[in-house]
Amino acid sequence: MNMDYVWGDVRALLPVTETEFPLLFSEMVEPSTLTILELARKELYSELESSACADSAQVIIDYSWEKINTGTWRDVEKEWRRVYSYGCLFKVVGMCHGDPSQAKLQEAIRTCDMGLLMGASILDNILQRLVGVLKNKVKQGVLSKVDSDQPYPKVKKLKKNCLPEPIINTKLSVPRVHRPALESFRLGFLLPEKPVILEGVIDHWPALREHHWSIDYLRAVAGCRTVPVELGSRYTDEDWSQKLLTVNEFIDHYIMGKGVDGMGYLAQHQLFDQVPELKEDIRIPDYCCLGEGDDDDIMINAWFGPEQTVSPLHQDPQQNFLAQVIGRKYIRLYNPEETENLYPHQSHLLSNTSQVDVENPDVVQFPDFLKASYQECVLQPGDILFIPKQHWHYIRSLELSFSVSFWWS
Ligand SMILES: O=C(O)CCC(=O)C(=O)O
Repeated sequence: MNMDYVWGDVRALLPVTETEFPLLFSEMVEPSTLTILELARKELYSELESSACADSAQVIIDYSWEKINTGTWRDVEKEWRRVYSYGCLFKVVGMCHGDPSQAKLQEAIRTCDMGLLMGASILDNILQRLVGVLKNKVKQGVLSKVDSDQPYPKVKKLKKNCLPEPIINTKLSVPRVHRPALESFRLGFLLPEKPVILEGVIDHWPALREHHWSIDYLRAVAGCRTVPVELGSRYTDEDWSQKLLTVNEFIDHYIMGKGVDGMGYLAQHQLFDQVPELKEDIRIPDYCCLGEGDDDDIMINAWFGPEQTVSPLHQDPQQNFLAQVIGRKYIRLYNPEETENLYPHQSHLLSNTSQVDVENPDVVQFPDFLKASYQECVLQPGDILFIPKQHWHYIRSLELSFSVSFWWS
């Protein structure tokens, strides 16, 4: 591989001259920080010093990292997230100068991802465009041949302490409708806020057809990307935590089960903003047009994990279409009117989450839970479940699973 080509392609994404490279921040960013940013920019445009900008970049990254990790995330100033992104950009450009090794290229992609996950968009989303260039320079592992009947041959099987397959009570099951017209969905389910499974709506998604989301495909498209993974059985547990891993590491350890006992879940992550190739494999359901916002207001999340991931009973403020691409999930739904019987946590942070373990309730501590009426279903690949806003939902994957949720209003 001609590595000058890496540098040439990276350089081509930057403004042509130093004077065309903007560094505009509000007064919140002190002059000393601005001085280092300007130094990094100068080094970047100096033929002899462009690799040195990685060192100045590290100072910027370390300093802004402190700022964005102080206090709660929602209160973090966007300006500091922008500074962090510039730090990542300078570091990546510095690393790509000369003859970067494969390890350096991987590190550069990881740095871009850190900027994308923790920073804010800069220079017309340059970090995303840089990943697009760098990904093509990284040698992918040789893909094993996929047997079309068995695309997940070696996935981890949990034997111990597994909950059994649920037996769905047909009287309680969520109704199924095949591709209803917009108006009948609106009148029959959206307005009365009734859950329903929509069949035949996502059959045309490339994710279910020509780009079938096998493990090998996900590795090829997103394997080198860094994503947040939830560690622990459920987010309400004391020992629950989050870790940044590449998709390949996540698959190796938590899907294939190499050397790790615990549970890992790539949950509620806006993977499709991070990996546009995957976004091309899905479509926003037409029914979202019945909402008030436009497509950009819809929050799309990925939920990828092994069998037995559990999302504890909780409610969300927006309408949800939960589309099932791979594997099956057991789902319980409770109307918001049942809230009192569901014992939400007292703390503000978890007040949208029930204290009850749905499939193994402590009826001494939570006696009224048994009074709450519910609906249930097993969501199959190709199904979309409409979860009306504020409806409580509990979800357990029955096998390796990939779902996509669309939150809309
Ligand atoms: O699939 C899951 O585990 C949880 C999905 C969920 O809670 C949601 O889409 O709001």
